[in-house]
Amino acid sequence: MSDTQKTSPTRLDMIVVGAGFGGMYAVYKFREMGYNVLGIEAGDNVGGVWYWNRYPGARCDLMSVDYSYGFSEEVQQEWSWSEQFAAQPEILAYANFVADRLDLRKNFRFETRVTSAIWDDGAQLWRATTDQGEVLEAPFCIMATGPLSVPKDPDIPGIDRFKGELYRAQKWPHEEVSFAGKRVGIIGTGSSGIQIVQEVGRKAGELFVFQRTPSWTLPMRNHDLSDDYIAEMKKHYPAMREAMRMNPTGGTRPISTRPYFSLPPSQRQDVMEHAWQDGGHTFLACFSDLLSNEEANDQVADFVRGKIGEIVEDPKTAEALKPRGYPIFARRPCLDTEYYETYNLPNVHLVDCLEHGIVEITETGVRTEAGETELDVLIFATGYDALTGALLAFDVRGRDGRRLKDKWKDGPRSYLGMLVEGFPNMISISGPNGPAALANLITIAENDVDWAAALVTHMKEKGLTSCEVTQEAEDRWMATVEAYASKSLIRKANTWWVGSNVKGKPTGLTMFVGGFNRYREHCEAAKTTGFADLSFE
Ligand code: N01
Repeated sequence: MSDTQKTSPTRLDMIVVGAGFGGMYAVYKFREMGYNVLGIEAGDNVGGVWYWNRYPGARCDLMSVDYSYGFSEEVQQEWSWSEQFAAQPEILAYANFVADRLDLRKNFRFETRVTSAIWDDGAQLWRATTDQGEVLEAPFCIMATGPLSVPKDPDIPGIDRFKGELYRAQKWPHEEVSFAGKRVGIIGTGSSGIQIVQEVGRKAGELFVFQRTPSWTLPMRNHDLSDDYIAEMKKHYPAMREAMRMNPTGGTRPISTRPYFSLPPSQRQDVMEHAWQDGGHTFLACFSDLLSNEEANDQVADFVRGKIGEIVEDPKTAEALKPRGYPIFARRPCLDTEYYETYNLPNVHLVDCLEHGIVEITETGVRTEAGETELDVLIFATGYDALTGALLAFDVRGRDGRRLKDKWKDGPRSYLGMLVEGFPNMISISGPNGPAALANLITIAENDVDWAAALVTHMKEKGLTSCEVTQEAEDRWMATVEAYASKSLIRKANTWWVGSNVKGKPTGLTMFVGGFNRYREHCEAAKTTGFADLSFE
């Protein structure tokens, strides 16, 4: 026991782990239902991924009016977004606005990490310890740990040797970083890397982009939102939120029901050209079968490769930037603002690591098979141990001391992404095996928290102390997840979506790719059967 460890546990009704958008809503919901709830958060304030990801150019590529809470009419009426796609400072300001408006911080303990959460079957409660030496006890533990919250460094020797400035996209310093006149290198060209490149390329003395796998990125075409638009939106928020719940992406943008080959070739070109000019995810949504029909996917990929060739002036650079060998959108599609144009700047250099791989990081830079690039600044935008990383980062033990990391040694298994067999009264928000990452995370979080609240209410009304999904129901959900996954082209790329970005991690497409609307229908069906897939005590 550490010096600071308190001897008597703090008794609660709910422990919520995380102060991102999922954790904030969970704390609010259960508090308003009259429960004694405490949220635990490692950062010193709310915001989750938007608290940590302060890198230059960080911006959400879901529309701001979509990527915001719908549960509170006051919040959505009082808050106004300034841009169609909000930048990180505005999203963080929004999270703080919500925390102020709903007085949430009093129910959180910040700068505190949960180090273990262990189910006590005799006492019918979770016992969590924190790195501050505190013990918390509560019948329910809500895991709002986020699908993208455990940063991953690249597996390259020599990281500790680098003597220049080293930054990580996922844990960016709060102070401003100056790039002027410096030789800057960046490793990673996923959503984070692309946003950093387009921003830092215009500021640095020289920028060297170490690209292994090129990503697909589409023009964002961001713009300010007019007062008239905001006023109109506020009148229609309730209907809009309802439409979002019926949408496969949990957003407002309609998804076409038209298969690619249902149109003659010239019309397909027109549709794609229009979507490219329109910007945002319109392009992804303009045909219904881009993730199931390989031939359609190939032709759409060719269209985008053509655009890259038109924008990037140097033919060798253009060729290296064109993704090949995996389907378009099988990697998280990015939205950019003049990303490809950045490579036309004389100070921006693409280092093609497929041609010459990175060998090591040295004291002074990055050495590839072609030689060393000296750098003043090195940035890692190398992603996350996603989906399961945060839940497995601490010691979670369920019934009979069973460890979550043992249960998930071959990959995550759960029911609706929320409940895990053998782990009573533990509810994940936006957990693995749900639609996290493929749909609007705030819409998912609201759905999951509301579902958890309905479950807790059901138990209270029936005088039940614990719930656990049956093995049979968990297996059935995983078979449903697999049935959708087996038809999706998403499984054909090596990405964090399938776990292949982390050495030793079990791989496979374990997310629910059937769309948020269908996921929600499954959640609703589980409720209307009186939670028949669960056993109760
Ligand atoms: O991470 P990533 P991210 N040598 O895993 C490269 C969300 N997000 O932080 O593919 C060389 O996508 C790796 O290369 P490769 C969004 O859901 C949203 O960018 O392994 N390169 C890849 O290029 C997104 O999908 C927003 O060959 C190495 C990159 O690092 C998710 O977060 C903004 C390497 C990692 O890309 C994660 O995005 C930001 C090595 N040894 C993030 N190791 C918006 O809303 C890794 N890489 C806009």
